[in-house]
Amino acid sequence: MSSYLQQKDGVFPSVCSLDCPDTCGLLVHKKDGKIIKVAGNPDHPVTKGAICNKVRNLPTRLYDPSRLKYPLKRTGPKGSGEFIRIDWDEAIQLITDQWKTLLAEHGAECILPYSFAGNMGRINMLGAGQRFFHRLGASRMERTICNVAGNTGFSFTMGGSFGVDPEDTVHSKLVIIWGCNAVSTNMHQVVFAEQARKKGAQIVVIDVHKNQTGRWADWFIPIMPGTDAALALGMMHILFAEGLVDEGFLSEYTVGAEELVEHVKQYDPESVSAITKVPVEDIYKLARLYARTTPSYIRIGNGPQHHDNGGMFARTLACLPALTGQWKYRGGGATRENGGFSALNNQVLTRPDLQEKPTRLINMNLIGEALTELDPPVYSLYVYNSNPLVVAPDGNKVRKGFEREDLFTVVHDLFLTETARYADLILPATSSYENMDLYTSYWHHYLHLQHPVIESYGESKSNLQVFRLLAEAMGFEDEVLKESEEKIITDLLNYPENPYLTSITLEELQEHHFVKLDRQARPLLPNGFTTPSGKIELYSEQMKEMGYPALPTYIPIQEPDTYPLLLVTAPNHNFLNTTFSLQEKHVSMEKGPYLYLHPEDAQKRGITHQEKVRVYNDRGECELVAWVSETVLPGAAVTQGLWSDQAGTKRLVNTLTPGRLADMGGGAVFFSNRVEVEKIVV
Ligand SMILES: Nc1nc2c(c(=O)[nH]1)N[C@H]1C(S)=C(S)[C@@H](COP(=O)(O)OP(=O)(O)OC[C@H]3O[C@@H](n4cnc5c(=O)[nH]c(N)nc54)[C@H](O)[C@@H]3O)O[C@H]1N2
Ligand SMILES: Nc1nc2c(c(=O)[nH]1)N[C@H]1C(S)=C(S)[C@@H](COP(=O)(O)OP(=O)(O)OC[C@H]3O[C@@H](n4cnc5c(=O)[nH]c(N)nc54)[C@H](O)[C@@H]3O)O[C@H]1N2
Ligand code: SF4
Ligand SMILES: [Mo]
Repeated sequence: MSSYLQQKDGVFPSVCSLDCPDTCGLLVHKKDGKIIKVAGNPDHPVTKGAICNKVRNLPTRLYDPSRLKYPLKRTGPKGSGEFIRIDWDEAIQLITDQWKTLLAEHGAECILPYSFAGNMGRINMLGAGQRFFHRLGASRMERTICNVAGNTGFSFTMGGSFGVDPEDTVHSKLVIIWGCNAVSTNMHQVVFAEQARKKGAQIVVIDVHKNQTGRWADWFIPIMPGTDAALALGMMHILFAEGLVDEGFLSEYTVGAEELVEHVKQYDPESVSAITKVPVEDIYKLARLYARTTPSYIRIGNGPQHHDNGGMFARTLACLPALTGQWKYRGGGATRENGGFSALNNQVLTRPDLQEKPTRLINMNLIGEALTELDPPVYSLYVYNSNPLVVAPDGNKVRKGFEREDLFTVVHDLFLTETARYADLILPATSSYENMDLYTSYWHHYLHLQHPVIESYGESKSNLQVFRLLAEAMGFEDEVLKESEEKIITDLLNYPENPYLTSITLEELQEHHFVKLDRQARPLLPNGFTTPSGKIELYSEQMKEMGYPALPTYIPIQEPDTYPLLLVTAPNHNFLNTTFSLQEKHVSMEKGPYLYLHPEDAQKRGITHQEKVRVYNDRGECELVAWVSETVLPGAAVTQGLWSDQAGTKRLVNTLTPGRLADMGGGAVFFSNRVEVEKIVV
């Protein structure tokens, strides 16, 4: 529908492309061919015209004078930010010449793509690159930085990322937001919970930090980082001990209730309180409130699964609603993510069959190690949709890797990010408003089609366009590497294996812009669970076979206690990961970065409120401003946001975080991180 491009003025339906569960329907206002305003689409059934401040200020990002306009080639040392302009022909030639040489000398596996979710469009996030790199025979990257531990854990219990329809949560009578900073990261869940609250629902927030979400709750429960599974098991202990479980539901829809009753006896409230620092009486109060309120809904956040035990946390929490039979009620149950409902025909997108043989798989959370220690080495890195120098754990090791003179690095982005500064070649990327793509949400149940609204900025190109050019220059004749967006989207939607998707077509999306999945095509009850047993698995034979405890279990985090404080480096309100961290407007809206510290811990170290502090461990250090308050428990500390370090500051929090992997799925363990703090004496 190129007509959007031909109309220089007007208001056009669109969708937010950012890595946020809400996937808002947008209305983009255009004047003289430029976007002058971004607003919510009031017709969207979930997001209903409301959008966050970040995206309301999107035009300042799209037309930021520092946005990249043309390809650049490095002239100074890596990291110096010294580049000269080149044209696209030269850029593509340089990349493919280098790759052809590397292919001949070392084989294609010395090339590694690194990408994540800067743009959530199915084509530009997943397809465009993966099909190309499969054809090239490059090493493959495991996409593990975000949610994999939690989703794997939840799936052991529930069979997949299948939770409550968020629109149904207006009917909930108890909403537990568990390790989710929803006011900042899932604002429409807050809107639904508010509607439920008006009808009498209570809102409980369980978090390590009393941030804006905790302040909004009716009851805020502070907890020590990485101990949530113990709290959930303590609740189960009370539910069974006091006969508050739904026996009928347990016998009909679950396996393992008998084993679980015995197993949770060890998690008595006193022991659980010692682990979690949640008072014994609060554990009782929470368990009884949970037992007596129907329907109850648990929004399981991403935070607690960024720990060593993150998979087991989600696996454990997923068991709770079954104990009181919540899945029977509209608005009852839990949601980790809902991506299972919107599964697409990903094989036609990513085309693993284009590989001659399966190539080596490199976990993106180990990128520092991969670049500095892997044998045979990685000699070329192609980064798109991501900013690893800031977002990846064990940041100093990552930087060491990027500094390697024998590493040929290409970065495709809209801005000169920290990562781009280490590139040999930089390619300018279009924004999602310049492309056609298909969007699914990992929370609500709508699919969206994005049409290009504005012309490409400067000489920028989309991921798909760049991979087409690279394929051509590499001499790859495969038709699949030349496919149009329309063709790819049509194929993606053609996926009879997903019953929730069957009726949705490109034509329908073109007409309506967003279309709801058919949730009733296979309801979870009575037999929609996709676990091996077809039931909710409180006991999991599959886990046992894989070497995990078969029953939900609390396993303490692995970080040695060399340093005394557990530091959670969570996202902030006005950035989206590092997106917006280079926009003056967003930086000025976001105060900080602060280090939230309990008064006891501050006093011990002679630190006063708003004093500059140095946060350190063996991996790295950071300079932040102390915010002394009881918003965190003694022994815990929190900082928010993945800030830029380009102004010579020292605030890359990932220089501190561990490069270990979580218990499940190879997930990242950003928050199982111990540090010490001292005041900076000037
Ligand atoms: N404004 C904004 N929105 C975003 C993002 C952003 O950067 N900024 N990022 C997007 C992305 S990629 C994602 S994955 C989601 C993440 O959004 P969320 O699901 O909200 O996850 P986090 O913000 O990582 O962490 C949520 C909360 O978990 C708490 N927490 C940390 N450790 C623990 C723990 O052990 N136990 C408990 N109970 N709480 C803990 C943190 O204090 C935080 O308040 O948000 C998306 N939306
Ligand atoms: N300490 C700590 N670290 C974390 C987290 C945390 O909570 N704490 N959160 C983690 C999580 S949950 C996640 S998901 C990751 C996120 O990590 P990333 O996915 O790397 O997130 P962003 O920093 O937003 O980087 C996205 C980049 O993609 C670029 N981009 C946007 N659209 C396009 C496009 O169409 N094409 C190309 N080529 N580029 C584009 C943007 O300009 C931006 O520079 O960070 C993780 N890191
Ligand atoms: S970042 Fe999230 S809340 Fe903001 S507009 Fe995009 S989808 Fe909506
Ligand atoms: Mo994420």
